[in-house]
Amino acid sequence: MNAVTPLHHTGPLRGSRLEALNRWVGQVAALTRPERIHWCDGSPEEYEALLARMQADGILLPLNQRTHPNCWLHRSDPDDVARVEHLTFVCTRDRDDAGPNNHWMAPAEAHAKIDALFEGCMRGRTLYVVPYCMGPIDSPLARCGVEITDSPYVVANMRIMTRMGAAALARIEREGAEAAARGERADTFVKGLHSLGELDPERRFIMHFPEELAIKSYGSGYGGNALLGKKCHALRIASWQARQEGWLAEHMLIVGIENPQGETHYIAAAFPSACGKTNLAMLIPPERYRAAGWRVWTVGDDICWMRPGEDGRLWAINPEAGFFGVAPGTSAKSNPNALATIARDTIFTNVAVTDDNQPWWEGLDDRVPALDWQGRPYDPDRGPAAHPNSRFTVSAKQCPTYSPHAEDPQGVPISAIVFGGRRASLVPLVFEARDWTHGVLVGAAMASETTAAAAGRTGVVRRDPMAMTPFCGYHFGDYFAHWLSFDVPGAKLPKIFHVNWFRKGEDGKFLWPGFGENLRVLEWIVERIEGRADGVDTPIGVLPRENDMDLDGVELSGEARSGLFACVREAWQAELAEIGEFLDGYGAHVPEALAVERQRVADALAG
Ligand code: GTP
Ligand code: SPV
Ligand code: MN
Repeated sequence: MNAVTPLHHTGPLRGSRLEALNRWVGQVAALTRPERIHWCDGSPEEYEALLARMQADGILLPLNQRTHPNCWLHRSDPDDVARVEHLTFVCTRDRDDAGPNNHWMAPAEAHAKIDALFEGCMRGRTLYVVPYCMGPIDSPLARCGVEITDSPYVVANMRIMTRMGAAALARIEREGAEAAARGERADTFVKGLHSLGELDPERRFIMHFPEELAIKSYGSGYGGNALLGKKCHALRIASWQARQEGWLAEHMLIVGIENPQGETHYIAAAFPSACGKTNLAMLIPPERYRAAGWRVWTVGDDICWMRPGEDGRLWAINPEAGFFGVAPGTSAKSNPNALATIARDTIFTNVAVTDDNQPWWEGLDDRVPALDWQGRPYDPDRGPAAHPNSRFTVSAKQCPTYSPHAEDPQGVPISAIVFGGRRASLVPLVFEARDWTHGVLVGAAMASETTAAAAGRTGVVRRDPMAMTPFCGYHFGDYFAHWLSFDVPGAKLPKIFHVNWFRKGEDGKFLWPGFGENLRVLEWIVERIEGRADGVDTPIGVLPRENDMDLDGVELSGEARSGLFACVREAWQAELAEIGEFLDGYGAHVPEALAVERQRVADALAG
């Protein structure tokens, strides 16, 4: 590790050539009173030292190094295991800018409230300055930030999840100097301040100040609450910037589908948390498809930034450099690719362990774990051994199917956008929107059962437009208008689809096999783009009939065959009425074109 920079409360702190950054670090240090300040350079030596220190402090436990080289286990506080949407705020001057989809607080009040918590909170701790870049370091689409944190676990995760360290700092300094030369503010980077605090849920807030490009997070060390580059920056702040600058920051995976002719189509798909993004991004084709020459390339598994290129198409980058993926359900059968990715150099959080200290979770295999996620002897009466939101953090570079184009500075061109959620009933396997406006309605009308990724009840169906309910940094009505604004003359927009892998039968079991078999649906999507696949026009969009898709080798019950490929008018009429009520909740911000489109679909269903 670097020689730690001693803290001088008087005089400037050395660390960066960018005075605006030094000044902010100095202000934070004066507020939080850390014992030491460490500027992260992102080097392997620094990472090794950080791991060693965390091991010494018991923050990280080594896993079986023979089966899992350089893999570690972190057990979070049992009251700190998921995102906390009820404690997440968007603090804009005008409440109406945050919209009914966000909790809101006036910026001055929010700063006062959270700064009171930050006061002196780093006494005896090290303050880490973490410069990072979201997106390939040389990409014009990438954006930088600096996270200040007192959690070494957060630093280690940020090093895996972002381009963290000296190169990011150099870009921040260059952009700052360029802005200053134009007579603008030199602090162009997003400022994220994070402290574990006391890990007390009663003293926890995740606050966003999009007008100041600032984030303040206190009292949680978990995932999206604490790794500020991820949901806080790359979605909530970035969506705000994207609206101002004419691009999109979305909760989407990016995957390349290569057909036997060697042509690759890139698909961006928005599914809510724990609804299948990582799995789809890492899909392994069924055997027959593999033999025929189909290949799947992983670009990103959670976040997608895209903007129109000169050719009119949308070009996308994955702003992240790693995966913070859901462990439960990951197995050699469901996602062998993920298992290969996490075989080494991985941080596991809140998983169980076997008697020989290997990481374990429900769905992995039929071994019985020795210790549960809290380190207690496993007792099935206490619930699952691994926490349902237990996760792995791993570099994307370790993924065997990581796309050779994943780091292209200009991004990849998107051929299709796919929306989807967990819907046990009503929603068919796949349908295609008739045009962009209809597609935006389909996205805005998304709904899904809640999952363990956020604190609160699970399995409750809620509206989740574009899978962005917890992540859109501004008013949903304005967001829908922003989406519609991409439909301009000369635009070559992707086709929009909706999928549902989670339809259930009477027995409560999934009707569709999912995982690798989802490629059959992607094949239909790709062939629709190329104008080679058929479907049937219905009021909700174009649906494949069974024989429009390759279902060879898939066993489907009669119930599945009738459920997965049908639009049931009466049930959809009720759905459209509910969608109407939902949109009404966003009042005059909802673009007229979207309301008209909803009425058109409702009329078609009635007619
Ligand atoms: P976040 O990281 O929270 O954004 O989640 P995600 O959208 O990446 O979800 P992920 O791919 O991690 O999947 C979440 C859970 O859904 C896991 O337990 C998976 O095993 C399960 N899952 C994923 N794809 C499918 C599918 O096609 N069918 C079924 N039945 N389950 C799936
Ligand atoms: C999600 O909840 O969508 C995640 C996990 O990807 S977290 O980083 O905790 O937000
Ligand atoms: Mn996610």
